[in-house]
Amino acid sequence: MPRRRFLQHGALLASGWSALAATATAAAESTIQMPFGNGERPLVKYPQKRPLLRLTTRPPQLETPFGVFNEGVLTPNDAFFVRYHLSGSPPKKELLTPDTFRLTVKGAVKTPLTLSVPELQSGFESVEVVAVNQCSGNSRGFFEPRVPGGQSGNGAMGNARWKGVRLKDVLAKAGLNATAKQVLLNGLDRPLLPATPDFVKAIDVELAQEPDLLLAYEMNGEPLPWLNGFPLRLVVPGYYGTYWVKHLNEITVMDDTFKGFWMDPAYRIPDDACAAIEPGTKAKHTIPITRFNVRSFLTSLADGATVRRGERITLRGIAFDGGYGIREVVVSEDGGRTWRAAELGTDLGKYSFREWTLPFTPGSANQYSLRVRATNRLGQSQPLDPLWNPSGYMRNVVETVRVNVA
Ligand SMILES: Nc1nc2c(c(=O)[nH]1)N[C@H]1C(S)=C(S)[C@@H](COP(=O)(O)O)O[C@H]1N2
Ligand SMILES: [Mo]
Repeated sequence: MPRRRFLQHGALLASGWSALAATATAAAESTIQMPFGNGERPLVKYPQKRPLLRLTTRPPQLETPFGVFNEGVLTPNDAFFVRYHLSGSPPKKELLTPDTFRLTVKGAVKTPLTLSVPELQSGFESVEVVAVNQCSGNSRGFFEPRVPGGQSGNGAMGNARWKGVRLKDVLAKAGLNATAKQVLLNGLDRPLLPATPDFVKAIDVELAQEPDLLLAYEMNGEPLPWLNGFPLRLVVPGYYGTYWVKHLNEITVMDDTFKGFWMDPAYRIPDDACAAIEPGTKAKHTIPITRFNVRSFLTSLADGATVRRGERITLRGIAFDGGYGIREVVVSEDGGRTWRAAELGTDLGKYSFREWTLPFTPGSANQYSLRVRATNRLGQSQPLDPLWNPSGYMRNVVETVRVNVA
């Protein structure tokens, strides 16, 4: 990132903390009703963001209004969702300037490192990847029976072009010890209460050395927004957002398996093929959540929309998976009895949203139940009926949009 732009960005952030405090208490401009219980959400404007659906104030948790996903296959930075766990988040801007912010790499390495963002940018090859970031609990509000946790609609996801340096290159510079087993990732946000565990995540050294994992400092050609991890975050393409640690300032290589709260008991799924169990029961064995399952959405028509009889329109939407790429999207007009293949749009890479389109002419029916189902290159697809797990993770049922004909 050019140093001048970095500094300008810093100046913008200087007003951020107080602006955040002010907007957090400001009256909402309007509200949106989610199609589930207790689903009323205020639309609130935060620094560098357009009005977004607010789930919680402390810490800020903001969801993208679903209509944004029909604007294009990349999610604009000012509309990208925000998720934090600790009430002390986001970290104060004074800690994030080029003068104050440093990434340290320590633990089971030969040479511990301390690097500023400009040093990362000049010392390592920069690369780009288009990748979806999705919260494990995206769509949790639709779970039945209901489950505790942030009651998200479908807007706790977004697709961006990330630019940064490879985690593996930085680890190679530090030199992993032969005994290295896991890599711990910690950001600058800290809990306010001593009883709250710090947000620390762990990945295996094998994953950490995959070339697609980035220490990212840019998102869609701009420095990361403050609320999306400025000045540096981990990007783990294909993996749930919980591993995408923001304001990343500490990488610790371990000889052991990390047992922190945010790895165990949090962010675990039933250890079976679908990460699902009978509603209301408990999983016998759990494992850490990893990659996305396959999902697809119709974005050009909202549930309950009205279309005109005999008028040909183009249905449009998005599909994505955990990094194998989308092979096929099929659409049903009759609630799932018959299916037609959609046309896939430009391929921005196997971690990106893939656009799909399909012409549709409403005929004699008064209502259509439009369903969309994607299959990835491994042949994995989406269930016709929703699956359930107690944390409300990994929802990927075939979505249904009902439209009326006028
Ligand atoms: N420092 C920090 N990084 C974090 C979190 C957090 O609470 N603190 N939450 C994680 C979770 S669960 C998600 S889903 C993503 C969300 O990324 P976003 O806020 O940029 O959309 O950030 C991840 N990184
Ligand atoms: Mo998340």
